[in-house]
Amino acid sequence: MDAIAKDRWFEASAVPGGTPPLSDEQVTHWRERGHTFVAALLPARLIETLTTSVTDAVPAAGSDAAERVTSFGSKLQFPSNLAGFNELTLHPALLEAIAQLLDTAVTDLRLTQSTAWPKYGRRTRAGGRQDNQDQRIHVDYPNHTLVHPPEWHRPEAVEVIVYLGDVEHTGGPTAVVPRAGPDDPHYQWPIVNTPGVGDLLYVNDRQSAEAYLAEERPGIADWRQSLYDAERYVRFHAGDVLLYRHDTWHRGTPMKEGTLRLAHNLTYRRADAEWISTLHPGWAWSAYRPDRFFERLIATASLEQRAVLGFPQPGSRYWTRATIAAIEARHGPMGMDLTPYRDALGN
Ligand SMILES: O=C(O)CCC(=O)C(=O)O
Ligand SMILES: [Fe+2]
Repeated sequence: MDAIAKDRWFEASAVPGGTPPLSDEQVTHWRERGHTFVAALLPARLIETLTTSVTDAVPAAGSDAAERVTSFGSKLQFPSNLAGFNELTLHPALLEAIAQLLDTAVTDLRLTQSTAWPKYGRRTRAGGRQDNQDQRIHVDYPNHTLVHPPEWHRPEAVEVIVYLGDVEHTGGPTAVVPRAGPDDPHYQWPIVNTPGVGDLLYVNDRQSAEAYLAEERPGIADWRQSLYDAERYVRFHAGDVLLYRHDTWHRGTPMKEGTLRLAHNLTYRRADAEWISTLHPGWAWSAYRPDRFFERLIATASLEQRAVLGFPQPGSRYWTRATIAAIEARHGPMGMDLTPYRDALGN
């Protein structure tokens, strides 16, 4: 990390404060350059709460168990009874920011990923070809959607990394290739020159991936070198949020040995983009957990938060007098107020 030239870093810009949260510049940056990196979007207290609960739930930095955490993601996924987890996932400011980027209403968003991801600066590259320390440059769409992202000007999803720590401590800045404009050679269609697309095998580790491509498709390997040359690095601090897209070139870079880098990865799609997969078991699968946290979450969430989970909105064809009574019987004991659904029905 120390070898990265000064002018290849970029800093988070603070949100102006107010509603909607992002400035026009921040929105335009995302729409044109494929990412925007913001500070002060989420309350510091929430970030601290989540950082503590996730740190307590994962192997300690430098431990033997940490040496074995070599691949993508984790089992810490939405919905979760870890303090701060669901609050972050459904935080109104975050949802409003996503709605701004997709130029739609919060009720038109759907959650498809929310994972807390511990990454360790390890002594070894025990993950071999799939090791996550020094990732190959990639776009995220292949394991998120059944299709190819649509044309650049009609994005359907926002990808989010919320950093739960400081890059000075852990290293491992995310690298991003900013899109220079419509003629940028890195962003010409189709975006397929990456392991895991078509007949190319999925390989995560940079060195292994580029060696594999140099063997199989030397032309692609050469071209990809220019992606690495163009990458820029996020100088992240706790609570900073990187908003990017399914068709943005990026990757995770090596961390300082013996450290733990925590990040929270999220994805939201437009409600009508059904071809974008939800990466976790269905939300209702948690309803039988003995602490009832999910039942309580649904019952006490706002109408907008419920919409993001796919709960029928007031006015949906789902609602009749009979279904309102049934939902009151199911969720009323946990505190759900059915008035808005009843009012929308007009009786
Ligand atoms: O860990 C990072 O900085 C990037 C991770 C990444 O590429 C991803 O979540 O898809
Ligand atoms: Fe990625």
